[in-house]
Amino acid sequence: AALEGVVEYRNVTFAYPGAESPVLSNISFTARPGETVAIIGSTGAGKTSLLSLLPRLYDIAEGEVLLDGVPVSDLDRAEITKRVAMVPQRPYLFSGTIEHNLRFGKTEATDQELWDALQIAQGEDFVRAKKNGLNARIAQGGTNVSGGQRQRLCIARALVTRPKVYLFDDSFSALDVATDARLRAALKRTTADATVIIVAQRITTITDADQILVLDNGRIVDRGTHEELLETSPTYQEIVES
Ligand code: TTP
Ligand code: MG
Repeated sequence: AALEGVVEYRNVTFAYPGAESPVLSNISFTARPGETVAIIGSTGAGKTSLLSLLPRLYDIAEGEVLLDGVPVSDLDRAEITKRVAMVPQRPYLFSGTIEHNLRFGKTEATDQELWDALQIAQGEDFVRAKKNGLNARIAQGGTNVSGGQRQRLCIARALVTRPKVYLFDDSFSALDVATDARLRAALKRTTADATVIIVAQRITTITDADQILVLDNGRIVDRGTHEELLETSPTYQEIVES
């Protein structure tokens, strides 16, 4: 059980169906339970594509994506979603209540579990402020909540499923700096035993990651901790200074 949530990408090369050239080339890294791996790189570098291969949104042509030593191509989607939760870059909400939205991945969750997830995701206050609380309605497309509220509801939805692996795709960008910091401190406690892979724009979001992968044009060009990369990676320095 101690090993649950080990993610390994082994020499992964991936092209979208019908595309001529790959968007990811020779990607290798390992993320273990208790670790945070961060991925940074400019727009179009392939960060979202990289994450999407673990929940098997696409099958790869070359290499292997392994979850606890098993290629995800040998696992069915239901098995993967039990262990892996992805908060997508464009978080989506359904028309229905907040409760429906939070229970989407795990229908048997208790109300207390929903509130606990909201508290960690810094969404408790705005849900409590709504007249109907968890029963407040979300309009189609989530148009009656702000971008930051939508992100927090989607983070809470992921927390409710209690996954072994969390994938956050730029999930903190719509939050102000103070909320981002509070949310990540709360997340850190909750996900202490989980594997966390996080794509971020804001450098402060990832400075304490165990490993940072610098992605450029579909390749990992540098890797290390924040301190190591400041010393060794011109690409990373450019991102920090931008
Ligand atoms: P992404 O993986 O979306 O790049 P990114 O996540 O690093 O960029 P951003 O910071 O803006 O979120 O895209 C990499 C390349 O793959 C890009 O050329 C667009 C292409 N692509 C597709 O062809 N189909 C897709 O569904 C996606 C997501 C990307
Ligand atoms: Mg992206």
